Parts: sequence; structure tokens; C-alpha cells
Amino acid sequence: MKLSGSLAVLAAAGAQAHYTFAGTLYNGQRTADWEAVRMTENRYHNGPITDVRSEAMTCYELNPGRGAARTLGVTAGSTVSITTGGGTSIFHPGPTHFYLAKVPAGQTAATFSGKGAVWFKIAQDQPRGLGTGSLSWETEGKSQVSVRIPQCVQNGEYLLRVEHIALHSASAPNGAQLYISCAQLNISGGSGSIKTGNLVAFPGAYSATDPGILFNPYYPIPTRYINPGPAVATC
Ligand SMILES: *[C@@H]1O[C@H](CO)[C@@H](O)[C@H](O)[C@H]1NC(C)=O
Ligand SMILES: [Cu+2]
Repeated sequence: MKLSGSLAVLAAAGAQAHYTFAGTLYNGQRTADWEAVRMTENRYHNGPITDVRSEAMTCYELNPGRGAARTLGVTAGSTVSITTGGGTSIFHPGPTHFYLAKVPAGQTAATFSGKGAVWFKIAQDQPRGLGTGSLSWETEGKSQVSVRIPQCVQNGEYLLRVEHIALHSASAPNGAQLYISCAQLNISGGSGSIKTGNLVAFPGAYSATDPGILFNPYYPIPTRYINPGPAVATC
């Protein structure tokens, strides 16, 4: 009894240290958790992906093929926030990346798998404190992350892939923790002139030895951080 009690406490502590991305916040309106964001495999345990070659790297879906109920209409140039689920927050230090994949003709944001070379990056962040021995990240402790949808995207339905890479254990192979979700968007008002560069696939875009994945945040004191994946698309 005593043992199972302390195990339960440990399990709860682990779940608290992890997190999910579950909702959207747009123009002051929140969606319910998993309404416009596809339900993720870590919905209940909150845990991360640690193998960047895993098929879960696409959208970390609990039920691949079953989209979310809603596709959120947004305007190009506006800001979309993704909120953490189940009372969790972004407990660990590390970068946040946002990617978009345009839904192919004949499919919808609710049916598109997101597989294949379809993704381009629209945002990434860098730590403060490089060279000081004390790195910090904008999103640490927050319960939402935000991205501006580029004004120059093409109109249409998209998957928006949010990814937070926790780096606290990333100095060992497969030590980085990836927290991922995909929201379903319908973007309007875009100019269409975006230069995406080469589209990338998840899994595929990252390797376990990328310097932004296998990264010691403590020693030697890092003087730079190289975000994994492609450069951010430009207008
Ligand atoms: C996407 O948004 C456009 C512009 O508001 C609208 O005309 C279209 O019906 C929307 N598509 C879907 C599937 O909701
Ligand atoms: Cu954790």
C-alpha cells in the first residue's frame, strides 16, 4: 500500500513535468481541448517523443486518420495561439517551432495525414543567455505559444504543427523530448507569394545527431543554438 502510494506520487510528478498542446486561442476565443487540435497520443500521460525517426513525429496522433472535429478559420497575418492541455504548462526549457502543411486538393484539414515532404517552417525561437551559463527560453512555464501566420501564404486548408523540444536531458542520444500537436486551419486573406524553400517530411527532417537535438545546455557553456530543420519561410 505504501509502495503503490509512493509510485502513484512519482507517476503524478512525471505527468506534471510533461505537457500537451490541445487547444487554440484566436481573436480572444478559445476552442475546447482537442476540438481543432488532433488528439495526441500523450493526451493522458503527457509524455514526449524521444525518437525523431518515429512515425509519431508527424502529428503525434492518438487515432491517426480521425481528424479533429473543427477546422479553425484564420486570416493570414494574424496570430494564432496554441494552448497546453489538462492544466499542464511548458515545464521544460527549449525551442518552439511551428510548421505549416497545405492540404492537397481533394482532401481536407480533417482528413489529410500530413505524411510526406509537405511541411515548411514559419517560426522558431532562440534562447537568451548564450555564453553566460544560464540559458532561458521565452516559452518556459507558459500555458500557450503563439505564431503569426505569414501574410504571404496561399489561401486554403492547412495543418499547423507546433513542436516544443525540451533540452534539459538532450546531451544524451534520444534525450531531447519532443512535444507535438497539429491544429487544423483554414487560412484566408493570404497574398500567396511565400517562398517556402524545400518542403520537409516528419519523420525525416530531423536526425538524432542534429546539433539542435543532441545538445548539452549546461557544459561546455553553449555560445550558440542551431534550431533543427529548415530555415523559416520568407515572404
Ligand atoms: C475557408 O475560408 C474561406 C474564406 O473565409 C471560406 O470561403 C471557405 O468556405 C472555408 N472553407 C472551409 C472548408 O471552411
Ligand atoms: Cu517532462
